Amino acid sequence: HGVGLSKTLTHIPTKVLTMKLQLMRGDVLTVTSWLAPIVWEGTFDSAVIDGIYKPLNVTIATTVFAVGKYITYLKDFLESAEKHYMVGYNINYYIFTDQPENIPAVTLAAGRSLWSLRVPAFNRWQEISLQRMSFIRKAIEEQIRKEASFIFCLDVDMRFDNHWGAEALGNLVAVIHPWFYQASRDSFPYERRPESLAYVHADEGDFYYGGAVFGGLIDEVYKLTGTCEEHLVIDKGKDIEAVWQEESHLNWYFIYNKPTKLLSMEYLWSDEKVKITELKVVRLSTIKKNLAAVRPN
Ligand code: UD2
Repeated sequence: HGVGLSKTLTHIPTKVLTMKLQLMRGDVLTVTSWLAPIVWEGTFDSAVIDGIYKPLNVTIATTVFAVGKYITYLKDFLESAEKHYMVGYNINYYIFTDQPENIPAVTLAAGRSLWSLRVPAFNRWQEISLQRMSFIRKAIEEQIRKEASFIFCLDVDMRFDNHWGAEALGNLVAVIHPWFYQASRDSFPYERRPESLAYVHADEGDFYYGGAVFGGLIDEVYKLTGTCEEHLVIDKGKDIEAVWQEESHLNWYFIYNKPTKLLSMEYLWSDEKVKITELKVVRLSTIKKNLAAVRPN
């Protein structure tokens, strides 16, 4: 075997070997303890990734909630997505809103379309986060599963700044929350009250994930949203709301159903954070918002 391998290596042109060696990062964690890749600039080659996914002609569902005043974020979200998000892929945007008439007219590239799904106007901002899982689960059941093979569920108060592409596709995909990248497990804001189904014991937890980006194969996300919905309903019946609403339940879910791919903070940054050296490119960033002005209360 050893001989065979060295023979193979000597037959790979030096240029290719150099290119392979460059696809590494020594300064950041690029794989988890359960061997899921963590995607950073310098760990993938877009040409190779596109060579895999483009021929499959996949459609990627993308859900966004734009309820109440958050509808004002939709234009920049969509326009920047058309520039940077899964460019060259079929995208179905599903906009969940209480005001479909106010969805901005944004020119979409070929193969990309937009659907609006009506949701009620909620009184409490927390209610939107709490209900998202249930609306996404229902939409997958009724429509999305017939129309797409992958799905990403995104917040709307965000702007794409750079390539955010097919390297993010995977069976079950989570994003590391930018505010807790360097934090230790004991400072992760998991739900700590045992009465909640989002409860995480002090000895558990790998990363703290953001609720603003999750995705994967439709069936995987169907399971995820269904389980989180069930847990949210049971908690509601006990009159307990997890500390970070559905994000807490999502974090619980990812402990027992490990994501197969993790996205680094490049895929969910925040305009309010000071950049760190490990961050070579910002692909998607949460924009600074005046919470008092945009939330229902
Ligand atoms: C964090 C999470 C968010 C969610 C929330 C839980 C990040 C960056 N964000 O965000 O994903 O888990 O905590 O509470 O990890 N929305 C409306 N109308 C509203 C309020 C919210 O449409 O009046 C939608 C909208 O798509 C928004 C999302 O809900 O992007 C999350 O709400 P947020 O951005 O106000 O929550 P935030 O910043 O606390």
